[in-house]
Amino acid sequence: MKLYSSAPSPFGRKVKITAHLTGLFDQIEVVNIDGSDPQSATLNPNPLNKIPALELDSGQLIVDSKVICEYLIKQSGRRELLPEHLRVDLLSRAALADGITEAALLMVYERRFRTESQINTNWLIRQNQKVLGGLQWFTDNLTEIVATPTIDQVGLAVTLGYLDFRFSGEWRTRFTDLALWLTQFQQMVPGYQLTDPQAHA
Ligand SMILES: N[C@@H](CCC(=O)N[C@@H](CS)C(=O)NCC(=O)O)C(=O)O
Repeated sequence: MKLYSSAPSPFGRKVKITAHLTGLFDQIEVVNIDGSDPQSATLNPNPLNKIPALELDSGQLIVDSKVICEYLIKQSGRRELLPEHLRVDLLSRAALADGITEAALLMVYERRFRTESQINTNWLIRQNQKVLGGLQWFTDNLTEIVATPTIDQVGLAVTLGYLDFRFSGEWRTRFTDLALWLTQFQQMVPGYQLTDPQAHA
């Protein structure tokens, strides 16, 4: 199967870490997509031109990181990443982590795709509030990593990694419990280091 992604993509990173955790990474060919290169973007089979996208050997296309992660978990039988009895709770937590990442991504895009005079400060503030609100929620509802992380924990780690990558880790001074939690995640999950965007940029 082919995974269309890029080293800086937080959603792509979530899929890659899940692939490592499920033992399926070796079965995946990663096709790097450079969003700023129109030629490279034509390789992406996702009609929305978003990454990550997974193409199975049968040609079937699977899009959206949470759907791809769930597919990998099912294929590998590693149900402990998303135990059935915790499914709604963990998917909801994972959606909150994704929401923080999306807000942070919108802030990056606001600066990337608009000229200096077009940048809307109120929009940036609105997205930043989502980031801070989400980080506070996870601080108040943090779960311990036991043996294997769950899918929401992978999502949270990737979110924090993205804030490190694009926002110089400014969150760390205010959310010290999350910083400690991330250190623990990093030590327990080798796939986190292996997919570090700063090491592969
Ligand atoms: N909900 C999607 C979000 C994917 C997404 O926004 N990916 C970004 C890169 S990290 C992207 O492709 N952006 C390009 C665009 O939106 O045109 C997922 O979880 O896969």
